[in-house]
This record gives sequence, structure tokens and C-alpha cells, in this order.
Amino acid sequence: MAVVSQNGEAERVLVAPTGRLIVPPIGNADGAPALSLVVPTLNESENIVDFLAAVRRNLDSALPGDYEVVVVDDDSTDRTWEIAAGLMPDFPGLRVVRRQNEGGLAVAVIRGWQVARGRLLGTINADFQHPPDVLPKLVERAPGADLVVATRHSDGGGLGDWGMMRRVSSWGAARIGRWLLPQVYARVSDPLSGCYLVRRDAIQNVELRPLGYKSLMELLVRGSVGEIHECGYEMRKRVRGQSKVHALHPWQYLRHVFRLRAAVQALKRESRAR
Ligand SMILES: Nc1nc2c(ncn2[C@@H]2O[C@H](COP(=O)(O)OP(=O)(O)O)[C@@H](O)[C@H]2O)c(=O)[nH]1
Ligand SMILES: [Mg+2]
Repeated sequence: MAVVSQNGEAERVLVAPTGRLIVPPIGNADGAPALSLVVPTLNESENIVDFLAAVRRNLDSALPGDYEVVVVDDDSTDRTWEIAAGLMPDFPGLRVVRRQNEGGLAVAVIRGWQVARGRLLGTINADFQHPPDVLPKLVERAPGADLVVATRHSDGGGLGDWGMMRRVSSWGAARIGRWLLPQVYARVSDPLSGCYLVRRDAIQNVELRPLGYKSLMELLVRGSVGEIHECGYEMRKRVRGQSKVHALHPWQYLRHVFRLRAAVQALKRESRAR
């Protein structure tokens, strides 16, 4: 779909892939950027311009000319996708996907990786709750790792000035996860993090089936993630726009955790049978 940007040029907005959630191997390794960073958005018109500028500043210093940013917008009513597309003429590393056929944050991230061209795949939220200056630190810690996680729970990370409700629900989600998916919690201090980089090789060609918000747990169970590095960060409060968390999300999280538990058990049975 072509969108006319502010300076009158027609820019191409990508249509989201459909079908099974499988990240393909790299198409053309020669021209591939080091990193493809997916920014999932839903009604982020108040953040998107400043956020992409901040991402660009940080990645220009860490990986000059060697990254792409893929915004995956769920057909936001505030037209976030169109605002982002208007930035493309001045930001050659920017690509925009408008997803009209399905919803869900974790699936949006994987759809972005399906169109991504980079060797490393990553994700970060568009509302500044993950400070964009964590990106160069993640890139710095990527060599030798299959996964680098921005964590709130070690290496100097924290929950910042989060309110009591948010702290309690985050603590509850982590307790449930630790109880039902101990293997995942043994590997990473913050498997609920929405900001991380993963090597494409570690997750390509496997079918992913996340539900709701959390994508990292999915990769840890279904991917082939070996070496993991972490990088602490202080989570910020959202300043502009609204959180999209709604009453259904805790149930989706629970269903997702049980689905992953069943997958872990099936993998164990398979390896015993071999
Ligand atoms: N594409 C897409 N992005 C989403 C969806 N839900 C949330 N987001 C984006 O994901 C990021 C985190 O969402 P947010 O509502 O701030 O979650 P919270 O930080 O847990 O309150 C933000 O960039 C949102 O715009 C969704 O269903 N689809
Ligand atoms: Mg947020």
C-alpha cells in the first residue's frame, strides 16, 4: 500500500504476513543488516515520532548503517502506521507493516521478524518504558550470545516508579511463571521482558504459538537458545498515550504459560524416547 508522506513522496507500507508463525532463515546474507529491531505499536501516535528518533540516535551510534527498524502497527485508529510511514523518506532504515488481519502483541513481534532481514532480531516497546539508550548496551553484549535480555531484575535493573498495582500484578505473573515454567526462570532473570535481541539462527524454522503479550518465554521454550546475556535497565512510567493492557491479558498469560508447560513436557518425553 502506498502512503503519501509529508514531502509528497509515495512510500510503501508493508502488508503483514499471514499463516504459521515461523521465522525464515536469512534470505540474502550478503546484504543483511546486523540487526532488525521490531517496534510493535497500537495507537502510539503521541510517541512514535520521538520514539523512532531516539531509536535512530542510539542505533546510529551502535551500528551505523547496519540496522533496520520495523514498525508493526495493528491498523491503529490514530493512524500510527501512517505517521511512521511519513518518516520513511528521511529514515532509510525504517520499514512499516500495517497489520489488519489479526491482533496481539507477541504475534505482532513475530510478524515483524518474518519480514525482517537482519541476523539479529530484536524488539522494544514504543512508549519509552524501555529507555532507547538500553539498545547500544544490548548490542554491546550481543557477541557470543544467542539472546541478550534487557532485565528489570538484575544487573542494576529496576521497576522505577511503578505504582503498587503494577508491581503486584508483575510479581504475581512472575510467581506463576516461576512455578509452572521453572526451566525458563532458571535461565533468565526476567522472562517477561519485552525488550531483547535474539540471533535469528536460534529461533528460525520453528513454529511459534504465543498468546497475548509475552514473546520471550515462547522463544526460550521453542527456540534453540544457548548462551544468554543480560543487561539491567530501569523501567520508566508511560508518559504519553495509554497502556493497552486489558482485563483479558492475565487469562491469556495463564493460557500461554500452560501451553508452554505442555510443550516443555512433550519435549522431555521426546528426548527420553530417543
Ligand atoms: N502491534 C501491536 N502492538 C501492541 C499491541 N498491544 C500493545 N502494543 C504495543 O506494545 C507496546 C507495549 O504495550 P503497552 O500497552 O504499553 O503495555 P504495558 O507496558 O504492559 O502497559 C507498546 O508499544 C504498544 O503500542 C497489539 O495488540 N498489537
Ligand atoms: Mg507500556
